[in-house]
Amino acid sequence: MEGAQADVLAPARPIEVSVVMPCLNEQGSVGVCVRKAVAGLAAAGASGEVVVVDNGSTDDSAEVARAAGARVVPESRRGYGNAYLAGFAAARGRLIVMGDSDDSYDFSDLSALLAPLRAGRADYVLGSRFAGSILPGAMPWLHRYVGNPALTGVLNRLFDVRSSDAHSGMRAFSREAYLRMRLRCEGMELASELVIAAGRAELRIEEVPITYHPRVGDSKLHSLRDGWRHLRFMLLLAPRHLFVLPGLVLLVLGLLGQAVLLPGALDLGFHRLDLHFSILFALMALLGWQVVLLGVCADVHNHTAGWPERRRWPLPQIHRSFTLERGLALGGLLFGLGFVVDVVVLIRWLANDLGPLDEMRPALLAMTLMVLGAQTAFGSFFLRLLTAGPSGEHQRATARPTPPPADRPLGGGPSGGPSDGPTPLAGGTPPASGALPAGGTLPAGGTPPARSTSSADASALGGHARETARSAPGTFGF
Ligand SMILES: Nc1nc2c(ncn2[C@@H]2O[C@H](COP(=O)(O)OP(=O)(O)O)[C@@H](O)[C@H]2O)c(=O)[nH]1
Ligand SMILES: [Mg+2]
Repeated sequence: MEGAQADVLAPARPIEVSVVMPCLNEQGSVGVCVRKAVAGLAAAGASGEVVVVDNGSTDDSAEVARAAGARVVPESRRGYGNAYLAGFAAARGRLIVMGDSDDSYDFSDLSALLAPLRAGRADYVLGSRFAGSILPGAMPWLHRYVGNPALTGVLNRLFDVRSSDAHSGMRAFSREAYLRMRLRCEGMELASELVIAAGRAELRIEEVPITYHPRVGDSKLHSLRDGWRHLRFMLLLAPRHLFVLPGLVLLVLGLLGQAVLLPGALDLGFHRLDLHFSILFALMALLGWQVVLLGVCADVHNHTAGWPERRRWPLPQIHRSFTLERGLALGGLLFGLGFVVDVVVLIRWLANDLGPLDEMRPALLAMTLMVLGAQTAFGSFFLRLLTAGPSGEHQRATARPTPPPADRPLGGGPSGGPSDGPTPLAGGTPPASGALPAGGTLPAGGTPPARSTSSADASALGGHARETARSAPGTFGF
């Protein structure tokens, strides 16, 4: 290492920028990428380092990267996310730049990416290929016109962000922003998680256009498998969209439809809505409420596991007003109403000397109400288990004062919001947060439990099967 390169990589000043690259068998390109990054740091006037995370390469990637001037960090756990998490944890710079080691991103031009961070305007900068240019052969047609736009659209819609290229591999953010994002995805989903977490942490985000080049060597991406993994990840983190809103629509339509058809068939001119539609509406109401209840439980689970959704109607409202007793009262009321309707049917039948019975519509309504009531009552027990535990121990545990780590005040502010202090990088103990008031009522807002980034729960990724690390009981945090 000579001259300018030595100044950049072994600076007398503190390290300003760490360029982090994951690498799995990229011996044909990683050397070029490291050299370009060194040149890019020098051109941007930044003291810096290049960290290449060798993700178990079986070729000469590590030697090539080292020879080009990179610090090579080994990460034996496979996966794009694992590689990046190891690289971020090893990075020493105040700012972090991330990008593939396949020469598809131009590291020799870092100034534009760093400018918003350096100016203090942004915490997180996305290099957007769709706002910039995609060179011929850089992105397959399917990814360019179907996969990327569709997944970016879904992500923007579900998580209320505005990203033009949610799966771009080139981004830059401050160390503080990285700590606030509490990343944990082990695989490709990390690209989605970065966008979601940046939004959740209320980071100031800017996009700069970049050029996407054809990669050197074989892509590690499997279009369908990885596309589905992104979609699955997003859906699991958005119980409001996956369960609650569709469930509410079904429930309301089902109840309205049944109410309209209760007095008798409805003639629409071209068709008479009769008993079959009553059955359909009953099915919709039952299915809808079942799905809503699952969504409420899924949302509680996600908070407990440290994957909070940004608070949006109607979940905070439901959580705020829930207590087991209220749930049982509502369930009992619905069940009772249905029972009364059935009793009326029985009385009419008896009055008719047990003659021919033609009370399908009220009987269907009774069934709907009774099942809704029973679902509500049993669902309330389950929700109480999730939120408070059988004897309220979750609430007591969260109410017990836990000394906060020196650098992280205990929560109370908005989830992952700007008021959050830094979180331990790796191996940190999840602190209890956001004490629950007595009675099982769940406040909306508050701070989710901090999670170890190295032993991530990764439940939204099927990580329960892989990981044993769980948040301690009582770390329920809204
Ligand atoms: N897909 C994948 N990429 C990895 C892994 N470990 C490291 N990488 C690196 O992550 C970057 C992204 O992978 P790539 O095949 O370029 O995916 P694409 O850019 O989405 O087509 C490359 O630099 C890979 O070498 C891994 O386990 N899976
Ligand atoms: Mg790539």
